[in-house]
Amino acid sequence: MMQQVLNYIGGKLGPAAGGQWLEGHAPGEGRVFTHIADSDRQDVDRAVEAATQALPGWMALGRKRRHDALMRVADLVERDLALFAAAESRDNGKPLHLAMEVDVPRAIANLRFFATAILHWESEAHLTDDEAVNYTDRQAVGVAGCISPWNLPLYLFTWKVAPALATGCTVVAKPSELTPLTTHMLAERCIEAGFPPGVLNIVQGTGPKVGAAITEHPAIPAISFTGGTATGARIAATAAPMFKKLSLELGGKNAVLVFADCDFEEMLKETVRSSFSNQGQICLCGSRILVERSLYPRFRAAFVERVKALRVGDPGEQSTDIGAVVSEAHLNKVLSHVALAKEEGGTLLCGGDQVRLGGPLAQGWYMAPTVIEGLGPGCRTNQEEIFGPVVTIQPFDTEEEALQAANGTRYGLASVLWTADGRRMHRMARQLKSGIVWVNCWMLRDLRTPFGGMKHSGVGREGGREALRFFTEPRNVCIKL
Ligand code: TXE
Repeated sequence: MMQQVLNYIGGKLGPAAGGQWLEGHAPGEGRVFTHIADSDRQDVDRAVEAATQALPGWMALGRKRRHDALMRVADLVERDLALFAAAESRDNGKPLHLAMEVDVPRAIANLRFFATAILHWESEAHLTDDEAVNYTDRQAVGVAGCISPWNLPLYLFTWKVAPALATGCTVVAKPSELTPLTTHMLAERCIEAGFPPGVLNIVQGTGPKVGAAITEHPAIPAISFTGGTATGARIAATAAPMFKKLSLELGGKNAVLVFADCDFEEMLKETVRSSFSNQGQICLCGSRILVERSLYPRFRAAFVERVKALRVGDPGEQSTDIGAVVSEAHLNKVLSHVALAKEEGGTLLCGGDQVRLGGPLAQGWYMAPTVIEGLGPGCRTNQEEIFGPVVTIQPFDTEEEALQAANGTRYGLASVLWTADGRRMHRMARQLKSGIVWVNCWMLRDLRTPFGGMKHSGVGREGGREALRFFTEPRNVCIKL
């Protein structure tokens, strides 16, 4: 019997109204292991209706009881952490230890962080001399639409849904059809926790059917989306004339800038991680590594040696560094980028190919971690998001040259800077055109900080107060004294 991934609408789990199913694959095995409700507009309509009905009650419940409800769900996910991690690893192909240590703990942290944040959130007041007092009343924006991707499935799903729910919004959410299993499990925990029906609704299915229906729905005034830049542009084109609030977290082509004065060992260890964590499928991964020329030969030799030593293998094994990429189509896309890099004159220092494992994993979608050199900053390989285990390395001579290369793409999500020079840290951090700058670290996260990108990497910021503001509508009340 296949595991079924169902819709969660009005507090109940069920199939799509049209009775259709999608096949869900385990990337590590390259075979179907779930059947996913293939929903359409009717299901979205039902979900919006349930969310609309639940909205006044959820808002009126107040912050403390919304906090309690979210904390109960978080506790149940924590109780079942190992089950969630196993499901996430199987559904996505990521190493189980990564799901155990990063994905699921962070999903729990998202729920707890926003449940608590809302208790401590304050609003502004403005005294207009002796004439008037103004205060800002922030109320939930209404039914929020949340659309999330496949790379960090439960982690990014809860990153959107938790602040929406904490502020008093009710939600119609759609996880990626490639990795929906843990959201089904979350729905089961919501039922067990006695979460009020209709407050969170999860509609399973494809982007063009379910995602588009959420985006177009007139009763959803705010859309929070994480995914590809092209999809983000489509969503914006639909939502803008309807004057919806939009938060778009899109692609990246992040630069890592390595100066010769850095702590070499720390930089090396973290740069391997920022390149290949989650098979390079994190929007924050550094895919263009720029190295000061005097350090370049040493870096090149040591980095390639470390990358060659990474173990591509069974996602379930503790010793595995690199699991499977998310789908066959995505593997082919990443491989086509490697072919393009060769056409553009790049040299493969390691990797470049699909990896065939044995036994039950023989049909899985594995790829060797790949390092390419010999390409300038303007070529397609250094301009287009690959979103797989592929990085380029390039030498630079001056700070200006490094900055120009780092900023010279249409993206602006994150940058990573490695240097021991304090003045350079501040100087460069101010000039890097990205929403996030990490100095001497990578993926060190504080959930209170603004999170998001510039340029084609997105619009708006998530995290902390930014997320609470997004899901609320500020209203100024002016009282004459
Ligand atoms: O993402 P999509 P895809 C990048 C990465 C990747 C590329 C495409 O480069 O190769 O995007 O990936 C839903 N209306 N990132 O095609 O399609 C979809 O069902 C509304 C970066 O898998 O953008 C899923 O739930 N929704 C990224 C979500 O959008 C639609 C993470 C994301 O899928 C829709 C993932 C539509 N018309 C990919 N079409 C990051 N920033 O972390 C699709 N969707």
